[in-house]
Amino acid sequence: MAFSRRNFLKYAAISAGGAAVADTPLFSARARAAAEGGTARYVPTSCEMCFWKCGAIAKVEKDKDGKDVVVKLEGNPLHPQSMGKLCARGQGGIGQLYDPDRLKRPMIRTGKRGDGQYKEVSWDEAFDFTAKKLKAIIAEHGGHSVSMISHGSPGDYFTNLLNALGSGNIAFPSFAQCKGIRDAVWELTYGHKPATSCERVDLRNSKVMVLIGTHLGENMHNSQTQEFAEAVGNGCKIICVDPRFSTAASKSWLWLPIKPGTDTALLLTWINIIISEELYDKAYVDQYTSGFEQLKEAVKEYTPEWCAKETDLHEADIVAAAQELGRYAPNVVVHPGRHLAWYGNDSQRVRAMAILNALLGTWGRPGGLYLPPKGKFAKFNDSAPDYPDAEEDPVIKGDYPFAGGEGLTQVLRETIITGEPYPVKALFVCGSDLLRALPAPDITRKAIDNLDLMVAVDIMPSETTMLADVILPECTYLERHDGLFKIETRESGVAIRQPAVEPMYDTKPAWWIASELCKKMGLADYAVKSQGSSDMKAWEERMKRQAAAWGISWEELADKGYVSIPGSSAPYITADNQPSFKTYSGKIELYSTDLADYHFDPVPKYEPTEQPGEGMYRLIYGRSPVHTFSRTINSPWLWELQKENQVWLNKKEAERLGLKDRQYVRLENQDQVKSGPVQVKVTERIRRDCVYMVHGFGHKSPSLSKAHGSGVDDQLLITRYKVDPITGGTGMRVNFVKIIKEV
Ligand code: MGD
Ligand code: SF4
Repeated sequence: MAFSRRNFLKYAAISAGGAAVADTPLFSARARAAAEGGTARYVPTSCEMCFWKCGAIAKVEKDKDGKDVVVKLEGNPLHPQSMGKLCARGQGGIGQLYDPDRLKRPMIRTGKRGDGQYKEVSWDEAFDFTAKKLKAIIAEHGGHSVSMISHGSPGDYFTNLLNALGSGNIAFPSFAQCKGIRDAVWELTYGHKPATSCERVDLRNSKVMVLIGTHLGENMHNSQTQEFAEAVGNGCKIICVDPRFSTAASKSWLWLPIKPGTDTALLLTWINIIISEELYDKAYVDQYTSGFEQLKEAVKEYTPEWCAKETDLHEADIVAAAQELGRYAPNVVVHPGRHLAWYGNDSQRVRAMAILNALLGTWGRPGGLYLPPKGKFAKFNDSAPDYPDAEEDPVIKGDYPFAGGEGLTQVLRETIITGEPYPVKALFVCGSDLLRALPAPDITRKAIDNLDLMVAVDIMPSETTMLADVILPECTYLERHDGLFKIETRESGVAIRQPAVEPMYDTKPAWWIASELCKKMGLADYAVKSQGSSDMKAWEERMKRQAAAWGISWEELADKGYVSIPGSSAPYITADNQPSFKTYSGKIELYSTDLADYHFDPVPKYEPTEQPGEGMYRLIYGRSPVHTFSRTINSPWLWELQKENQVWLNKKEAERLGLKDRQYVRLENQDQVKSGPVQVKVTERIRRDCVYMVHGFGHKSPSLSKAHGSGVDDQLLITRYKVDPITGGTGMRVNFVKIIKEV
């Protein structure tokens, strides 16, 4: 049945909660099933096809053998991150659930690492094998010799295990390869991140929006893309800074095809124009910022004329963009972005973006960045031990003072290879395809070869998974409970993940796998304890206790999928709702005292980046709206939508090289690493000095029957990276390729 407002009202009339506010969309799984009167049931849950974690509703029917089958996924209208819709990947979740290539049973490696020889074993055998190895490694090298690289929910449960073993040695690709730079820099500048899991951008109310390398619409984050569409419909002026005419650029008022690597020059020039033409929000700057005079002095040198030469943009466009921002301030936003690890000096670029927002007074203003919701969730921790202080661990800390305690993948990788400052001999890889996620995959492979034990917790036999000594197959998100999710958008709320169907094959939820391994390691105190029913129900029981601790009705949550916290919404600054900035000065720091203390530039400076040599193009990469990194390429429905990636090349360059649209070529990088064959997309939508491709393709695991050999792996060509000295983020757009015609 179509999901319409009329239907919601019908369910509402039947459900006990039918007397809700007229304009609030209503959803009740029970009421909907009852209204239809058939055999279908509806299970509200949370999508995991990417990390936006939209509220999804699974429609479940019986097949001819009486088995439950998920037949449809829809967006939950109550959940602010889905707003009643799912993106293509979200709807494609069914394809992942029923993908015949899924991992089915625990396996132990029998052949050489990488030759694909495994034997299927029982869970008990897999745990015995893992526990025996772990005990030997810990006896020789200590608890911190066990490490983990984690992406997504499974790692949360293994954090508990690692802590119990005495290790905090956990690294995240989502930090050094993605948004770590943003979060660290905004904390330095505002004392807050600009996002919890979703960016707090008030897009639907923006009058002018600047997107710097944020390719909304291709980079598909559901509610954000919906709000972007609303903003376009409302006449918002979009200024899109991108060397490529992206989907967002096609909706823009002004497209600025910037020379890659020069964005900081543009941002500092905008700051200079906004200050010198007095376009900034004076009252806001006086009240909420510190360091204005130092900033003003430092940016004087960045003139529009200089900027035009440096960035290869028109001077008039540079000025017009700054003036338009000033005209509509504070109802404007410079989007803080997400994947920001580009050139190795990224912190200062991101600082310039944060400062520009401050000058325009966007933090806490309609159309800018809305404030975090009010109130805090009660602390709940009835099964996990306290974490060791990660920031004290030399591997986690690295040499990057503002990396925080997140754990840098490349530092952990180096430690595994060198054994310094201490040996790391065991690695859990939870939900991460390391060979595709980290730059310089040959170094990743070398690190893996140095391990005494690699354990993969995954749902698919990726190339990385198939290097592990033990493979522990997790069930998919449609077959499991996961932690209750705190959702912080314009309001606070709680969302649930609950199984739509029983786990297929011999797969298990990650909480159970980690918990059983705790028991095998003699650490039963750290396992999730059942307080009444069976071990398999222990997590659900814990979720119920957590809901109670947060004052939420479990029944309502399980029925609706999302419950909001009344009174938590206070998105804008008012006389009674003042922002607090947790910085040294208690204000937004235009001049950063923390950076000055560590002898970094307290006000951003422009540093030119290396440009491509003769016959070479800078390799830039991005996202496909129907795929998430490398994780969805094999998913049957999504693979049908996009089977391979292409390399975008400017039309004039194609003519110069004698290349035709869709002709296959190879790319060769500065270190003579060659790609497989890839189609050229000949287009005027990209500058002449760079080529572009979508990340995540080119899988080499023969066990992925669809993804195997489809398209080209950009990471293979990313043999070099430059590390941001402030946060440890790995800039990956520092590689250059030439095009080879013969295939
Ligand atoms: P994914 O590709 O999402 O993350 O890279 P990764 O950390 O590798 O997921 C990889 C694995 O997760 C797959 O093996 C998949 O089967 C498994 N998986 C999927 N669902 C589940 C599940 O429910 N449970 C378990 N246990 N496993 C699951 C992402 C990383 O890559 C990030 S965050 C960013 S921002 C960077 N992006 C990026 C880029 O754009 N370009 C280049 N060149 N490199 C990049 N590296 C980074
Ligand atoms: Fe799922 Fe799409 Fe939402 Fe990501 S944005 S959680 S893939 S529906």
